[in-house]
Amino acid sequence: MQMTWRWYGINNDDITLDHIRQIPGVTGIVWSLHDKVAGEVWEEERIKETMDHIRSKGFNGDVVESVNIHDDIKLGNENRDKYIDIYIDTIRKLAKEGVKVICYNFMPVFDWTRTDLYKELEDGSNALFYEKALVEGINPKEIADRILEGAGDKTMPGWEPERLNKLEELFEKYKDIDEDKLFENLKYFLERIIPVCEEVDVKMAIHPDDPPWPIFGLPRVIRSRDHIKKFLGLVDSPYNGLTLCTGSLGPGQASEIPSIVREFGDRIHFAHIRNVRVYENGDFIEVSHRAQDGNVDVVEVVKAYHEMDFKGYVRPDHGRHLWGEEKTCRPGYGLYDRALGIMYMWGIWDTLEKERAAK
Ligand SMILES: [Mn+2]
Repeated sequence: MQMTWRWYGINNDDITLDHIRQIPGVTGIVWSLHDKVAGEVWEEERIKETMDHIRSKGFNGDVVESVNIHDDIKLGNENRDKYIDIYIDTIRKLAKEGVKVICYNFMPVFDWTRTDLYKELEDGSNALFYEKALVEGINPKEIADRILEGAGDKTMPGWEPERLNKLEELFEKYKDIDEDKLFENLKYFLERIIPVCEEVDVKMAIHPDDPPWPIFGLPRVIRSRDHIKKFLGLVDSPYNGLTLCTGSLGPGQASEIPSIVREFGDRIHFAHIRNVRVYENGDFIEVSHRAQDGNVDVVEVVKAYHEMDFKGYVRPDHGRHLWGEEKTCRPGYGLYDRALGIMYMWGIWDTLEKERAAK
């Protein structure tokens, strides 16, 4: 596995590449142009500037997370081809600078959703929390306000204020889009972009929906083993692949994740590994990577990747906020717990490597 770290860019992240260099075994930086809203053109100079900076510190910039999909593509309306053309233009420019994998998601309106960005755990740390009954009981605008307020002045991927200002309008547009229609629109998008990806050798890696169930009446199409199977069949190419996120799938089906990894391993280009503790009432909170701390058996997950000799990219996904860092870090993206998570994963991986060598 190639260990990576999600970094928010020059002047947009308190954690610098010099910090990240000190975490053992991290070879790649997962990046994006975070000021770009979905559907905007990415300029070659900006891409090059970021890649040059990443490479100057000894990392690769092989993975971009994310290039977001414009709502008109998800809606399948008359504007979609224009936005797909822009998306293809971005794929080509990224390929030219050496990018290998693009992570994206196909969630309508909302990206990942939580009700509390700083919920305290027993040990005094805090983490992203989801209260199921609350989401079922309040309107989408309140959730958006909560998240934007929690984020303060930081950019939050998937939660662009410009887009969320038009929430009512957006919901109106999605009112006739059900799961089948969303799958159809996804297929249309893939049929146009995957041939380009094959030509320029860039692998697409869709991220599962987070949480893995429909919210606010909006359909969600990447949320279980069966949905993943259907997705991969939409366009049967290795370039149409997955970002397998254990934290997103965890609240729905934590125990099935190792078998999902084994079943779809050859289509997983990017692995997000983290743990989540799921309560009986459906609430969940993000916890440390240690298997015992939550419902995702991270040991089994890493074992599944090791068995298949996984050569793709891995990142620790989210972490708790430790030792007061919630005052400065982006929610879920502190330095300490993600670094601890990496060392946990290396601990498992290196042990398995030694065992294999001794056989
Ligand atoms: Mn993830």
